[in-house]
Amino acid sequence: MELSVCFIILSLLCYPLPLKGNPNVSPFPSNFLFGTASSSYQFEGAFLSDGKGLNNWDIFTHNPGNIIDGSNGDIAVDHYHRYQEDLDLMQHLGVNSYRFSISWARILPKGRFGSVNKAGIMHYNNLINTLLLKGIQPFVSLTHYDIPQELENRYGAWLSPHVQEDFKYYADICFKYFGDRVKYWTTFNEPNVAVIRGYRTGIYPPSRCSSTFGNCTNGDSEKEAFIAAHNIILSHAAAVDVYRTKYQKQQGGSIGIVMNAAWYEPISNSLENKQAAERAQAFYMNWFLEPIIMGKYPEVMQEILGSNLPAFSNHDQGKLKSTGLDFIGINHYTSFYIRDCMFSVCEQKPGAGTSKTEGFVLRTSTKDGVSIGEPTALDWLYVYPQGMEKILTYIKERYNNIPMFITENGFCENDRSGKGLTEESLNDVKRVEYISGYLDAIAEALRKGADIRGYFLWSLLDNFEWTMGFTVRFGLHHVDSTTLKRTPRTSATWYRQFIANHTAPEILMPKHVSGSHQTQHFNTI
Ligand code: GBH
Repeated sequence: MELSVCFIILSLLCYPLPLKGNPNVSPFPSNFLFGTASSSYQFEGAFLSDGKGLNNWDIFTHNPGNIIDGSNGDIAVDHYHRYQEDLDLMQHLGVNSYRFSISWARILPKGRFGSVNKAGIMHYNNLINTLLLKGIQPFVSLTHYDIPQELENRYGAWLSPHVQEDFKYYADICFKYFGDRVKYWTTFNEPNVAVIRGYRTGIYPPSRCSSTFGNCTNGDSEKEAFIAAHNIILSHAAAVDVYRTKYQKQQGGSIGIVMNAAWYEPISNSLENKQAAERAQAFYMNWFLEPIIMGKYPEVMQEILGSNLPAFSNHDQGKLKSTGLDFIGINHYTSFYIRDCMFSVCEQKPGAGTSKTEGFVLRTSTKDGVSIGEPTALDWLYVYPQGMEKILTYIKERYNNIPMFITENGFCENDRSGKGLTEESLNDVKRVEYISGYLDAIAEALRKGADIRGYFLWSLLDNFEWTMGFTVRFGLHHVDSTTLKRTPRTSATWYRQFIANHTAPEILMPKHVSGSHQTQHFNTI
């Protein structure tokens, strides 16, 4: 038989073509990215090593009372020193991508007011090169909450327009040093969460809020989150502009932003509650996406907030529209019910979301005493896989089916390390159920035509969960608190199998060879 005929038959037998509607065929395209996600502060540790500068989270965690178990990320899970071992774990899982963030203060200990730390550059070069040798694509965030403390001290970081210059300078350095090998960039991780928690409720650095919203010494909850967001949006545009004008053509990568995206289910079918759910999206996610993609804040935010919402100049608007983004990164974990508080009176708990600043909506996990899904170890995380398909479809429709990556999704359990490494802590069936339910929902969205290009599970390892410290565990691998030894959980085996089942055979999808990292990035940008 002709070789080409053989090839065609083989293709038909083995290649998981995304045949719409056929449940027996994998809807995941052959170049779909499967990976795990991490962030520098939560994983790296080595907080004083090799010339790294201090960042806002170093300062914040060392302030007593900020972290529930008094812990910090000084050592975290020591990924800085153990990355080779961790990359071996990834290789074993069979992932083809790894989402991580660069520690800004490791590259620029004093922002643009000092020199580039060569040891920091070397570390990420080693990490990136080792990944590529294993056929794993780096998917890199420029910042994941951590920024050099210097910027905070000098001019109040995100509250000042000066920060745009710093972010642009830093982004340029990253593209210059790493962009020959990194083909997927994101500017910010969850800027919506960072500003809400940093400047409205004050539970993240720089701990600013008004007394009605939280317990801070300084701040203005009704204004500052919007100012910080404004500077972040313009910083994003500045970095994308640098990428587009100086690097993209020659390096051939793409650039986006990562938003935290919850699904907001109207608590009833009333028009008021439906509008409230839409308002909740405006005040949470579209707050950033609409300016970045369309050059303006959502109409409803402008109407409600008036002069508390900064305005874009004509020049800014032009810049935003011309730079935009190539894809949206979506961190989706859970869903909420939304109740209208504009036309009806809601119980006023400070910071519960019901105020004008938060769009007059009440976000709640229960309806008539029944929770939206199964509860987990974190008070905000309920299992509601339908929400994944709904949020993907919502974004697809609102933003013209722009390419999407699920940059985070995952499940947490309580830390039971008091009992040591038990059978129970490794046999994480609840995590497997969660992941498989959410992946099914993604498959469904793909079948219905959403342009989804990757999925990153949070997370490869148990790690430092911000204000929750080490009290909750998100890992496919258990990490021992004293020895930092990594042990695979049932979910690791499950994810490995899932990827194997949904990946085209070797012959049809060659693994990347070291140096040829061009194979997987898309060309529709
Ligand atoms: C992501 O944050 C982070 O990117 C990642 O670093 C983190 O480890 C991971 O998820 C797991 O938490 O508190 O009422 O606003 C998600 C943080 C916390 C943001 C919960 C959305 C919604 C409920 N999320 N929050 S509320």
